[in-house]
Amino acid sequence: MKIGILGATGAVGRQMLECIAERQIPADEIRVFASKRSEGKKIPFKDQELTVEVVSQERLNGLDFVLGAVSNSLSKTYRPMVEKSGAVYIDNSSAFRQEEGVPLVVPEINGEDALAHHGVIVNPNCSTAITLMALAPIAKLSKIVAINACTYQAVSGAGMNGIKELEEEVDALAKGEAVTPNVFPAQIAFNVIADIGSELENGYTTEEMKMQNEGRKILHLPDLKVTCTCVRVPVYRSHSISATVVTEDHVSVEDAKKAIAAFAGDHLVVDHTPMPLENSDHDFVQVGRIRQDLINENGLTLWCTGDQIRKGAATNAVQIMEYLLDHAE
Ligand code: 2RA
Repeated sequence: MKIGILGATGAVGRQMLECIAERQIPADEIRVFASKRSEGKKIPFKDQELTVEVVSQERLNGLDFVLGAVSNSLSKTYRPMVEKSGAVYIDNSSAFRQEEGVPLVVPEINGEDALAHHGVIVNPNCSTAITLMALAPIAKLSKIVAINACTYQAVSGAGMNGIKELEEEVDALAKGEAVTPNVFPAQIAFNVIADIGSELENGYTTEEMKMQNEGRKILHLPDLKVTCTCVRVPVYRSHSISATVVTEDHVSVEDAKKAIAAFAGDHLVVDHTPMPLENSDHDFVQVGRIRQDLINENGLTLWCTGDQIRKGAATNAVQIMEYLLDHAE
C-alpha cells in the first residue's frame, strides 16, 4: 500500500507520519510532500529518512491514500490531482466539510459514513472531534437537541507558528521586552482571546459555527442547535471544551458516565478534572466534571479535553484510513 502526505513538514503532517508508524499501518511506500522551500529536506520515519517532494501529478500517481494537512486553498488545488491519481483523499482542511457526498467522519462515531465515499473523506474541526467524542455516547441514550459549548483552544491549532509565538512571547516578557503578536490577534502569553476565525453576520465566528454545522453532519442531526464560543488559550497542544448538552429525554449522570466510559476508542472518563498537560501527545479524549445541568432538567454539563494535533486532526485522519482498510470488501 502506498501513502502520500500533503503538508508533511507541518505540525499535523508530521503527526500523521508518526501515527502511521505508531499504528503500524502496512505501507510499503510513503511519499511526503511540502512546499518548494522544503524540497529535498529529510524527515525521519521509522529506521529510514523520507525526502520531501513538491506535489506533481506524476508523483501522486500510484498512491492508494493521500492524507491532506494543508490549507483550504492548497487542498482545493490538490484535490483534482489526487482524484485523478485514483488515491482516496483524506483531508484535514475545512474546504469540503459541508460538501454533499463528502463524508465528514470521526470513526468511533460515524465511521460507516466513510464507506460511502466517492474518493474524498474529510476530518472535522479539531474542537468538534474532541467535543463529539464526549457527547456522541450520550446521543445513544437520548436524541441530542442542543449543545452549548465553550472551547479553550491550544496555540497548536494555528500550527507550529502558534507554538513558536507563545514560546517567543513568554521568553520576551520574561526579559521585560515588548511582544508583537503575529499569528494571533493579540498577545497570547498570559492571556485568553475569544476570537478564532473570521466574524460572521450573526456575530459568531467561522470557527464557532463549525461546532453546529459539523455536529449536525456527523451526528446525523440536521436540526441540532449549537451555541459555541471559541477561545484561544496559552496552552501548547490540547483543546479543552466545557459543554452543556440537552437531550430529548432525561439522562442521568450515572448513565452518561457509563455510556462515555464504554464508548469505542481511547476514551477516558475520569473522576478528576482532566487537563491538557495530562493528555497532550496522547490519542485519548478525557471527560470529567459530568454533572446535571442546573438550568435544563434534560441537560448535562461536562468538561472534556484532547490533543488537538492527534485526535483533533492527525490521528483521526489515520483512523479513517484504518477504518477503510478494516472494512475493505
Ligand atoms: C484552531 N481549530 O484551533 C483551529 C484549526 N486547527 O486554530
